[in-house]
Amino acid sequence: MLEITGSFRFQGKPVRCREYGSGLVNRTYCVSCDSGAKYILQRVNREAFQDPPALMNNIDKIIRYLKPRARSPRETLSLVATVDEGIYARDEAGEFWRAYDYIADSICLERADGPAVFYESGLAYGRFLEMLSSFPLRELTETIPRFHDTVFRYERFKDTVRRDPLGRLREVREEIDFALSREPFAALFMELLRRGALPLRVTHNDTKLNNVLFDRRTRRALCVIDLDTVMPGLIMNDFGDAIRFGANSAAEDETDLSLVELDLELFRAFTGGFIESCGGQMTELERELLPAGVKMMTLECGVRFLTDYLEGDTYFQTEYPEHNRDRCRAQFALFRDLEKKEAEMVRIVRGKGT
Ligand code: ADP
Ligand code: GN1
Ligand code: MG
Repeated sequence: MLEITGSFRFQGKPVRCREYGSGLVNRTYCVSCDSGAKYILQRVNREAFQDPPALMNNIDKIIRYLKPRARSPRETLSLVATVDEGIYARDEAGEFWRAYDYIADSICLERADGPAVFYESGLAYGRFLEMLSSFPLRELTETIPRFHDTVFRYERFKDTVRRDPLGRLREVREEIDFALSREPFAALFMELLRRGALPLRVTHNDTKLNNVLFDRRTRRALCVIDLDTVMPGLIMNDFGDAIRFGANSAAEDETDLSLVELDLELFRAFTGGFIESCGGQMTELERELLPAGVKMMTLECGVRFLTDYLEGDTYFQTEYPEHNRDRCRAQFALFRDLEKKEAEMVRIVRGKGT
C-alpha cells in the first residue's frame, strides 16, 4: 500500500491500490477501502507543473464553482480532504498528491465506438465551457505558461533542433521539414489574439475523449475530469484537441499511417453536441475558426511529441524508445488529412444551428 494513502480522509481502511488509466503526464492510482469506498489518487507531475499548490487551488476553485451549477453530484469531481483539512498532501520525496472520489458506475473510453458517445462528449465539453463562462479569469493561475501558444511551442522545437541533445536529429529529418513547412499557420491564433480579435475564456485545454467519464449503463457523458490545465485559453483549441484525439480513425500512436484519418461522421457528431451546448457564447469568428482549431491542436501536438523525442522523452510517458517519434508521425499524417478535409469541416460547422 502506498504510504501516502494515510494522508487522506478516506472512508475506511485502504486495502487495495493499483495503477490506473492511461494519462501521459500524471501518475494515477485507484484505491479501494474495506468500506467499499473507491478513490482516484494522483501524483502531480512536477516536471510539467511547476507550481502544484497553485494548480490545486485552481482545481479547488473550479470544482467549487461547478458544484452548485451541476445537475447531479456525478457531474463534477470532488476532492478528498487530507487529514489536516488540506486539498493536497506531500510525501517525503516532496511529491504532491491529491485524491478524488471515484465516480460511481462510470467508464472511460480511449476510442469512440460510434457517433453517439462522441456526440455526448461534445455536449459535455461544451457544457463545461458554458458553466464556466462567467468564472473570473484572473482568479486562475496559468498552470503551464504558454501551454497552447503554438508559436512558443515552435520556438522551443527549433531550439531543441539546434541543440540536438541526443543526436536523434537524423532519424526525424522528414518530420522536422514537415513541421517547418507548416510554421506560418502556427501563428494564426496568436496573431488574432494579439490584435484583440479573439476572447480569452476559461477553457479545459486537454479535451481528450478519455478526460470525460460516461455512465456505464446509459453511456451518457457524466463528468469532465483532468482539470490540471483549466485556465485562460481559446475555445477553438478545446474543440480542436477533442477532434484530434477522438475523431482520428486510428490511435494517437498508430504506426500504420494509412489508417490515420479524420472520421467525418465522428466530426459531425462532436460538432453537433459542442455547438448545441456552448454555441450560444461563441463569436462568429470563433465558430468559423473551429476547423482551424483542429489543425492547430494536431500540428502543435505533433511538434510537442517531436520536441520530446529530440529531448530524450523527458515530458510524455513512453512505452518504447521511438514512441514519441511514432506519435509525432501519426499527428502529422492526421494533419495532412485535415488539410484535405478542411472545406468539408467548414461546411459541417456552418450547417449546425446554435
Ligand atoms: P492524467 O492527467 O494522467 O491524464 P486523469 O485525471 O485524466 O490523469 O486520470 C487518469 C484516468 O483515471 C482517467 O482517464 C480515468 O480513467 C480515471 N479517473 C480519473 N478521475 C476519476 C474519477 N474521479 N472517477 C473515476 N475514474 C477517474
Ligand atoms: C497529455 O495528461 P494527458 O494524457 O490527459 C498532455 C496533453 C496532450 C496529451 C497527448 C498537461 O494529456 O496536452 O495533448 O498528453 N497534457 C499535458 O496525449 O501536457
Ligand atoms: Mg487525462
